[in-house]
Amino acid sequence: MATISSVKGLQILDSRGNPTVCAQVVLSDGSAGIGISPSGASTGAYEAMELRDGDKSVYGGKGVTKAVDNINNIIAKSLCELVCPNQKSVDLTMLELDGTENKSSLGANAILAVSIAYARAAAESHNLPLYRYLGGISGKSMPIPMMNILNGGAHASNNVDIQEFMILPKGETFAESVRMGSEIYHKLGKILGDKGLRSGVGDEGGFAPDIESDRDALELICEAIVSAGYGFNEVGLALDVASSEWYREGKYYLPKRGNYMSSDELINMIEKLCKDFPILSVEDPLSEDDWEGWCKITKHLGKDVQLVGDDLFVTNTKRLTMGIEKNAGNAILIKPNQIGTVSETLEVIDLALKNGYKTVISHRSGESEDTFISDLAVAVNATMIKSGAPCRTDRVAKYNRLLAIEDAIL
Ligand code: 2PG
Ligand code: MG
Repeated sequence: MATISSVKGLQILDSRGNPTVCAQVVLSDGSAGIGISPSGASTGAYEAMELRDGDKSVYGGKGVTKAVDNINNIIAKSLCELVCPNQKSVDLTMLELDGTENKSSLGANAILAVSIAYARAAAESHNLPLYRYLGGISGKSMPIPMMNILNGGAHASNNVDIQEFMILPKGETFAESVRMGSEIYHKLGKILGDKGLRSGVGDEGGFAPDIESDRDALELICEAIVSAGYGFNEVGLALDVASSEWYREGKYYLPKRGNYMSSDELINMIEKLCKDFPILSVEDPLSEDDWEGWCKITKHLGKDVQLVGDDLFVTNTKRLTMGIEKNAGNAILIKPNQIGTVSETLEVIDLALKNGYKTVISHRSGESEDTFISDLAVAVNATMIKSGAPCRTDRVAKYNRLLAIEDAIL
């Protein structure tokens, strides 16, 4: 196995124009790989920590030069000393160097960028595509795209409190699903324009109109699906409520509408939406600290609706184990930067699958041209991938990479 010749970090920009970490790993046989860390806006309290410089006079405090320095001055040396490196030993070495529970010493943004860069370099060294290196011969099924075509919450400056309104186009192939999603997206744009509601797009490429209610958003999307010529047996709906953002002292405060709800009232609201609309999946219906609410909603809706823990599980085996024990949720959102290494990401996916939880691989609202999650989705036979609207290169790059993978493996 090739050893590691160099590891280098660089500060670059993400899709919101904020600094993020890019790492490059070069191996002794000349193989090389790059990894770029994404960044969230509605981050969970239990996520691994992103290291930011905090100097308000530079990039508003969001610089990542300390994380980059940690790669160049600390991580590089130890990784280059590894006698027989592999993904596990590379990731473990960084965990040991960091020494904290939440990766706050070196920064999860530094560690993940290197972990991904090493995976790419090792794949090249083995002469394998990344999905094959990550998944071996068993990684072979294409995920269903979960496209966020109407943005609200922390991702848009409109008056919509629910963060993401998504469509799930279920074509015969991934390429067909992408076509269906794109057609519906454009129909929605036209419908919004005709109603005088045309707006710019949010952080994930979905439209961000000011509308009266969440129900209106769902009705507009249903109209777009029908007007694109599809039925609800072919295209389902999904929500990311992102309700941890609303949670204050045991109650839910909807900031844009200005009203409070109890956990039970929120559960009732979601149940009603699922009854009235073809909603197949709801992410973070309750907050990361409302385990009781999570258990209740899983009991009520879990048989019929996919209930996805994002802030609840934060791609973390300890949090997912708590969920499994309590019977909270039935699916997990997988965001590699919530945990910080490729190995730990694969471990939590394994735990999910062994316990009957579905896996949804996900981008962050702050993204880049890095398409690691596309390869990951195929490698682990993920049920779905969520990468925003079929709009904006940072989102489309993931779908385009999956189109290329499908073309290669079909
Ligand atoms: C989410 C994500 C991605 P963010 O909540 O699921 O859509 O948003 O990256 O802002 O946490
Ligand atoms: Mg979420």
